[in-house]
Amino acid sequence: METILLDKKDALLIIKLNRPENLNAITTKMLSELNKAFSDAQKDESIRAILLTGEGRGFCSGQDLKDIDNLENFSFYEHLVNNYNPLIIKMQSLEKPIIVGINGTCAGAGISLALAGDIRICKKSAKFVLAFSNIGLITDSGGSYFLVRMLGISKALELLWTNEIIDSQKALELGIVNKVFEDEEFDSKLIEFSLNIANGPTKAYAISKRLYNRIYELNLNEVLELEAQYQEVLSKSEDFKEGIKAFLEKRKPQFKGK
Ligand code: T3D
Repeated sequence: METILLDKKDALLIIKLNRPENLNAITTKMLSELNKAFSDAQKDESIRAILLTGEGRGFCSGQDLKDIDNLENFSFYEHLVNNYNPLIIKMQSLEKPIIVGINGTCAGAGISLALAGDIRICKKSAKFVLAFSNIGLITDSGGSYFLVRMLGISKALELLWTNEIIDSQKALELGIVNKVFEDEEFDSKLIEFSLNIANGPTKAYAISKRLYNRIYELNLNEVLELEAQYQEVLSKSEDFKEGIKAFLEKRKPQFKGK
C-alpha cells in the first residue's frame, strides 16, 4: 500500500493514513486502498475491530486539492460516486466495529471519513474544520447525513457556513467525538480502548451496529421485532454461552467473536 499503513495487534487491524506531509489529504489512490483494506478486513475472521487513524500531526485534511488535475473537466460527481461513496457505505455496513483515532487536524472529507466510523476518539490538541464552504462546496461523502443527524439542521449549517475551528472540548460537547485523550497518552489509551472492543462479543457488536444505523428509518414496532429476531440469533452464539458461564463463575468473559 502506498498511502496507508496496515498493522495488526491481536484481533485489531490498525489502518493509518500515511501522507503526513499534507496532513493525510485524500487522493484517489488512498480511497482505493482504503476500500480494499476495509473489504479485506470484513472477510478476515481474525480481525474483530478496526482502528482508523493518521500518521503525523494531522488526521486528514480532506480531498487532496492538489490531486485534482484539469479542474475544468474533473467530474466531482463521478469522483464521489465511484470513489468516496462506496467507501462510506462499506464502513457503515462493515459488520465489525470501526474506531477512529483523530490524532490531529481533521478537515473537509476527513470529517466525513471520521463520521463514517462508529466511535471517535481525538487528541486533546486536535482541531476540526468543515472547510468545504471555504472553497464554495457543501458537505459530501456522507458529511451532510452524519452531521445533520448528530447536530440538527441549524448547527450543521452554522458550522458549514462559518468554518468555525472546533477544538476537542467543543467536539466532545457537540457529540462529534466520544472521548478526548491527553496528547501524551493518546496512542497508548487509543490502542487499549480499541483492543478492548476487538476482544468483545463481535457478533453482538456487529448486529447492534446494523440495527442502530437503521434506527431512524424504523418505527417502534419494527425495532421491537428486529431486537427480538437478533436476540434469538445472538442467544445461539458461543460468546453468549461464554458470557453466562463467566458470570456464574464470577470471572471476566473470554469472548472469541463466535
Ligand atoms: O469530489 C471531490 O473531490 C470533492 C470532495 C471534496 C471534499 C473535501 O474534502 S473539500 C475540503 C478540502 N479540504 C480543505 O479545503 C482543507 C484545506 N486545508 C486547510 O484548510 C488547512 O491546511 C488546514 C486547516 C487543514 C490545516 O492548516 P495548517 O495551518 O495546520 O496546515 P497547512 O500549513 O495549511 O498544511 C500543511 C501542508 O498540507 C501544506 O503543504 P505545504 O505548503 O507545507 O507544502 C498544505 O498545502 C497541505 N495541505 C493541507 N490540506 C491539504 C493540503 N494539500 C492538499 N490538499 C489538502 N486538502
